[in-house]
Amino acid sequence: MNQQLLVPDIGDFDEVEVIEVLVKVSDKIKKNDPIVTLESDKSSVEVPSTFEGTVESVNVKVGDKVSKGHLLVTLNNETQTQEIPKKNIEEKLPTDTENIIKEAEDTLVLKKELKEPKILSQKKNKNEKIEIVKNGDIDPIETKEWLESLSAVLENDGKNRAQFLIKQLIEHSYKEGSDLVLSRNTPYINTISPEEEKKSSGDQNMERKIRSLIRWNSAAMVVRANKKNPELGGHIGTFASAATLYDVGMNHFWRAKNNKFGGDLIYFQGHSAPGMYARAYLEGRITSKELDNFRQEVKPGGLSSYPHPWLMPKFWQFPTVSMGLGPIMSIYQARFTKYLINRGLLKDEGRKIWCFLGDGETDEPESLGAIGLAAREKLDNLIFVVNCNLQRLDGPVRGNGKIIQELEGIFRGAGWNVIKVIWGSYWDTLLAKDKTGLLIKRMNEAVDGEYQAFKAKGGAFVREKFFGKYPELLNLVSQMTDKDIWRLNRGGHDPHKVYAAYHSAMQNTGTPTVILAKTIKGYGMGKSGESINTTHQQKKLDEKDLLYYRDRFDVPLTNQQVKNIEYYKPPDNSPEIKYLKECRLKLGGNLPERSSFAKPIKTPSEDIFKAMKESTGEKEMSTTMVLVRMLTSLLRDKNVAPRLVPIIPDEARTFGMEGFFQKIGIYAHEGQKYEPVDSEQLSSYREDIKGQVLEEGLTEAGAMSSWIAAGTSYTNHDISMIPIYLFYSMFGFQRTGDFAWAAGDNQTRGFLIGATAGRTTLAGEGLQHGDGHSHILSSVIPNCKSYDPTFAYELATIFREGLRRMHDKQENIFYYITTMNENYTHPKIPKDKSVEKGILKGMYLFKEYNKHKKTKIQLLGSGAILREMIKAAEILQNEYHIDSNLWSVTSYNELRKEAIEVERYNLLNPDKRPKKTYIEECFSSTEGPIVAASDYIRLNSDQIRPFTNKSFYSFGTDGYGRSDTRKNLRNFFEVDKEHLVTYSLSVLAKEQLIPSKYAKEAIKKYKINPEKPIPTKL
Ligand SMILES: Cc1ncc(C[n+]2csc(CCOP(=O)(O)OP(=O)(O)O)c2C)c(N)n1
Ligand SMILES: [Mg+2]
Repeated sequence: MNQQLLVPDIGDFDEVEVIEVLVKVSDKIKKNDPIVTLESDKSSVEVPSTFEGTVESVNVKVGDKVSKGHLLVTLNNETQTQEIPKKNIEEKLPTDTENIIKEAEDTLVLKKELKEPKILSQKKNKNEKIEIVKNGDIDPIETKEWLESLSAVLENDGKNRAQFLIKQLIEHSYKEGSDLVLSRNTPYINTISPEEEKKSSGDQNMERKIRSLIRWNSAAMVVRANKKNPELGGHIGTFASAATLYDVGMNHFWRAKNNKFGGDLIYFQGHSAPGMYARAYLEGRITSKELDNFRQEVKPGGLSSYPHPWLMPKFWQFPTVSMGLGPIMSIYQARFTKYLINRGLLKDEGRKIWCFLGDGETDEPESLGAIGLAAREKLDNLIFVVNCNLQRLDGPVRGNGKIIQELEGIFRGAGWNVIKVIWGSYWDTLLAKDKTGLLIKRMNEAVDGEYQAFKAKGGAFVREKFFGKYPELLNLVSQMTDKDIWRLNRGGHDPHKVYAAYHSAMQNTGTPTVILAKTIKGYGMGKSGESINTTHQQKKLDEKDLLYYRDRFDVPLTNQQVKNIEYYKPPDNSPEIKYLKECRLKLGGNLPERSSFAKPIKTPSEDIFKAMKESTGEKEMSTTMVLVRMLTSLLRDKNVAPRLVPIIPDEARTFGMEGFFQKIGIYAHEGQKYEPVDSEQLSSYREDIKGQVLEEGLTEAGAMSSWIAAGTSYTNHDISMIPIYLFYSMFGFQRTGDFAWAAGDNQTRGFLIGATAGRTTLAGEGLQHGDGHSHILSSVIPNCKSYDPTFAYELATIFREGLRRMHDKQENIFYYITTMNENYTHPKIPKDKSVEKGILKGMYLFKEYNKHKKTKIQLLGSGAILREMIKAAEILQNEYHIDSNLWSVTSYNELRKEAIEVERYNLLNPDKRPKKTYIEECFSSTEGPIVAASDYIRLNSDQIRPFTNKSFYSFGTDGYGRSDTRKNLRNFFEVDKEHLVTYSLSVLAKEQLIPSKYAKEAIKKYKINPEKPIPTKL
């Protein structure tokens, strides 16, 4: 039976061009195989077959214009007719109904719960404990009755039922007119009650000893470095507050990468790095000599100040010290891990991503900015640990409030599982004795500024100021000495509490977890730095402080050894070292450790790029369209296709990428639960659990974090991925420059595409959109290669080389390429073999104008402005008899980088024959001054000025951008062909190669106003 394949609904387009025919007569094709590629003036999209069969006739050819309903091919289908079945959208119940059912089901579970022995029912009759305080309660008797009822429910039916009833009450009161909302906060006590704590099987004494040594060595390392030279800096107080949090993880939870397991990924808080070095020292991975080189990284063997994979590529995995980047990057790392699993590229081994951050760090918008995504996407592989030492650099984080409560509300509101670890075990007995609820009340009342002082000022102070507020509480601690009171510890310093929290976090499913651990900044530093406002910057401890520190943690060093600030490492066969190593052995190996076993991705064949190197004839297209076309072709390369990760922050339609929605799908962890409004169309919005596109929504920070996660997948997951992140070029480096810097440090491999780039190509968008400097910003990142191509063949050459270098040769570089949205025709790649080499090095001779052989000028054009320069060269030749060499400069950044390297070599080798820079090679046998122009500020082309040995004049788009037509903008910024001709004539006059009258005439002819202020002042 014959089947006709027609052009489906392609949206608002009519008369769309066929740019590729992908089948021929007698081809056997399957359903969904692409038949043709269509291209509108903005985007290209493949049309898939809706049947299976053999091609009988092809009814279109390249260049045809088609609309909906046009016959494309006829198929012979012997077996069956297969209309695309309407998408099978699961019938979904309204969310509310679903929730009600779920809740009902939850209460049913209680029946099961009843059969199981419940911890709660083991407790004594709770009713005895309830004694109502009159404060603020208008009817204590009524309150007591309600509480007793609740206790009975807890006793008989368990906590889920109790919670259900509370929720019902709140909803009911809301329906009845009360607008008080459910509080997101729980009392200021631990989330996990002592009865529910999972006990560690570890040897607590041994672990304390090890922790003390790590504490000591980490502080000693900082103090020694600063004794050597106070310039070096470092931090003691932060790790001192976090030691237990790290130790419990290292001893019991964090699994390393090895040949059997992918490894947990830990984002260490940046300035707690000394603690990680100190542990690695005990493990024998770092020597004492290396410890002595802390923060002295110039000579090999130094330890980097903070986690920097660039400086310690076998050790650190994640750069975290720029506050806020670690948290958001870890969220997207967790998300990307699930993406790889859902796409079938990675085994689900239950790996976890842990991120440590400071409470002060949560002020950064990046820290909390993506927590909604983590909950929405059910990232139960993610665990945040916020070290709530109540202080940041200058002082308290929330002196007048409570950071833990604030964060609890925020995270719980976003849908996270929140575990508060506030009080250590010494408080358990007090809390159990507190029949009136007054202790919790007091805990709730005290603000962080007070809590900080309590730990700075000793036991007597705490008795008076904390317990002393209520006589009942004073009574509660009457049997305790001041020392006992002082010993009442905080949750984050109690290994039992931390263990229980980590264990609970590991068991949690369906939501990410945040552990809010209360600690003391500078724990153990005594008067010199415990819980005082200057703790953060304390990097020197005098002899007295050190002796105190030794005694506090029972470090087995003599007074003399303390005086010498010696490290302490027990022998390898000591119980401590054996224990430490065994713990890690059980968990699979060392942490942190960076490695990669990813296989290279074979560079796709030249054929894929062939079409881009041909002339487009009459057809006009933008370089953004060329890129999208190229990606469409790459999706046919079996090696590259599955590894491509297109990342877009809500701009796919701007860049003509909506064709990808159907073709490769948008990643959605729950698939698609609705029929999209545009389901009839070819580019319909298709979400899929196996989707390949990361549609980020409006978050450049999130998109960059995804790009980094994908671009470092070769090390974190041992599978190379090729992330391509497209954005408005203005919202790239300018918006997320710090991420780009961290990406370089992290050795991210991938493409950043600054689309709609330039200051005069994005007409109409104006000052905040017109980018004139992203190439300057990208130039400062040492391992970033940036290019500003004009023509399709330039872009194709650069892109293929990027794939080759990053993904085949596995070089630690990344690419920034600008593409434009201006449509024009593209020529065929010039025949000269050196062109491709030149494109990659940064410039090549595009055309030589040599008709008159009298006066010559060197014209350099880039990106959007190359075409203006071509027109200028023609005018100069035809109207003014001036010859020129016309150079296409694809990268001033690359030219400069090479030139400074060569110049340096020559200066350091004065007796050797000087090497030539590539710029010199290009210009050495040319005549005339240089006129260079780009769509970027002059600084861009000025970069090569010192290396040309010629008179050099730059033109560019300095100043604020603005909205207008392209023509008017180029005129305003003086980079249109008229200005370029005029400036060239003026330059030649200044160089005394022609009389000045020509320039004067041109000024008049082109109505250029010499009085107009420079655009930087407008
Ligand atoms: C973006 C950024 N801004 C400023 C700093 C400097 N800085 C380093 S640590 C710190 C205070 C951090 O306080 P907190 O997050 O509470 O960590 P703690 O040391 O208390 O654990 C500051 C301001 C930085 N590293 N990054
Ligand atoms: Mg802090």
